[in-house]
Amino acid sequence: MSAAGLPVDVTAEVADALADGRPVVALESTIISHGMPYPQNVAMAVEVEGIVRDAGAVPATIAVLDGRPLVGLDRDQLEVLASDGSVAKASVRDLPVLAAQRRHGATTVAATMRLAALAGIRVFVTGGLGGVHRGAQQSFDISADLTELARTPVAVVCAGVKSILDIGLTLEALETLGVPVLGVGTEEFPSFYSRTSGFRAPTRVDGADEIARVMRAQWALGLPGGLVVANPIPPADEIPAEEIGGVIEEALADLDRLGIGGQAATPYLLGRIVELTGGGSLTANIALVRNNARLGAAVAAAYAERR
Ligand code: PSU
Ligand code: MN
Repeated sequence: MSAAGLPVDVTAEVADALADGRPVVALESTIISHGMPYPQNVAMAVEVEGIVRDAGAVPATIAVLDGRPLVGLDRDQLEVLASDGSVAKASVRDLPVLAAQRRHGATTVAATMRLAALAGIRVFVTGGLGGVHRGAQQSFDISADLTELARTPVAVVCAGVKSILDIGLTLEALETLGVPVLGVGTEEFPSFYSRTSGFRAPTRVDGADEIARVMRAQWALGLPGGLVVANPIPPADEIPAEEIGGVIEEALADLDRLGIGGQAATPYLLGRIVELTGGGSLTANIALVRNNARLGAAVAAAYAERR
């Protein structure tokens, strides 16, 4: 237990901001340990914290180190997550196991949401969400990110979902689970590298104030879950869907051929896409995380303002 009696260790900076009602933005760590190569991953993590700070919010990167859930990390801890090969990918069900075994874990969207909520943080910035995998009709591979969105009250700012997933089924599952999905300044749900996906965003919103109003209304109604804030990649950084589509098909074919599944599927696909694009997808990935960090800080500020 930390001093505050929480099952998570919250840094003094983050705890003070939360106690004062100042804006705080949670950041995940699977994207660092299993989503990008070293050393671009640690550079991205440090830079994104800086963007959140410059926009007037306190960043809280979340991970498990030596079994302890941490909310707010220092530079050395980010370095460990970025470079230590023993860091497990940690979804919600892994948290108790890592705690018991005192191991390191990089938290997925699902686990980060849960730990953020325990600390009292309501806004979380990432790149892409997990969802219903292509072929889930056979494999049953549906990310725990979706079930967590149904039960944990955190707004997840992302660039939509990659078309490594079945985007249509992911949107259907979110509807079933009662999770609001907001397209930011767009009628179309974005697909991470691309501003388009061929699927409509269920709701369009324009700006941080409107997003904060939806958050307040959702939780005032006693709805238990979170929401998806889908923020398209900036036009200048976009890889058009026609261009990335073939790469994703090839990565999926390689995944099948190698027989990789379960927890390893998403990290394999992310790494393979970076290889197949000669690093081009990584540049886009970093650009969209920056863009999400700016929006997330504005949402946290708007939410904190009229609470
Ligand atoms: N999608 C991305 N980048 C990522 C992830 C997903 O475009 O880094 C990571 C997130 O941490 C997400 C996790 O929560 O992968 C989902 O993994 P799985 O599909 O095993 O639930
Ligand atoms: Mn899975």
